[in-house]
Amino acid sequence: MGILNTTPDSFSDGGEFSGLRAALEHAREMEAEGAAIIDVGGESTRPGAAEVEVEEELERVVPVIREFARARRPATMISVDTSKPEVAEAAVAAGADVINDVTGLRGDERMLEVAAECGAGLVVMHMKGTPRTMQASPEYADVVSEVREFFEERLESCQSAGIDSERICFDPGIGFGKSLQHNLELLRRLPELRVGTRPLLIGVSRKSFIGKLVGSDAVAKRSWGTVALTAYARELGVEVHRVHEVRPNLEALRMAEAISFGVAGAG
Ligand code: HH2
Repeated sequence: MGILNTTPDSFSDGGEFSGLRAALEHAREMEAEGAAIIDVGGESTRPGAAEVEVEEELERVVPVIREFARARRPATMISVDTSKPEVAEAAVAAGADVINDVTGLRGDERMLEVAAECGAGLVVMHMKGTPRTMQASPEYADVVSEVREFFEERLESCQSAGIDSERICFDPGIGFGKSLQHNLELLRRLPELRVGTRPLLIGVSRKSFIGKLVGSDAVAKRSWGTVALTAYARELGVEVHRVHEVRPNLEALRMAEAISFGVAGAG
């Protein structure tokens, strides 16, 4: 899953892709590099980020989704990174296949209804608190159990709302109300997070805990750490990897997959 932030203030690429042309070009570039899904977001969720009005978010994401939906390869999917039901609904009408909601469809009660009606795929992510508050000393008795219980509860709520579980993918929300230790514990115990046969998605790309581990605040210094974690998470079975840099992370996936599953026709 290649990240396309149409925001002026995202933590690693804010402003770079906020015009329609630049956004489309970047989407096509990630698709050409092998992204299976392009994740279009119009609101930054970095710690302390300002909230964006519905109209503004619609203007940022809908034209990009509409244009890219026309030009994409048939197999490429589009997801919309939003927690607003109005944006999700308009994005799906414009061609998005998946709603990626960092609030796990809890941010607005209408989201479950929209998700049930529109038939899109869903990414249900765990977050403790809100982007404004989430990094203020988050605490858990056991972060893995708490995230897993959250997934199970959301699965039930989705099913009660008439959503087929086959449409759902779960994401532990790395960096969303988690300390460095919490992030590492979640990564170490990824297989425990799996609910039934539902896929797992993970977003580690360029996140600040990588900076802490490599000893640098520079976002540009987080690429190799990201690639290492992508290979590691693939080895632990994670199916979807949300990344800024598609090619190196796809290569990491291919390496891990070659070891785990073998290579057809290899001598
Ligand atoms: N992380 C970010 C945004 N959306 N969605 C899912 N499912 N999982 C994630 O880990 C995730 C996400 C934050 O990263 P980014 O989009 O690069 O930054 P920003 O929120 O500042 O736009």
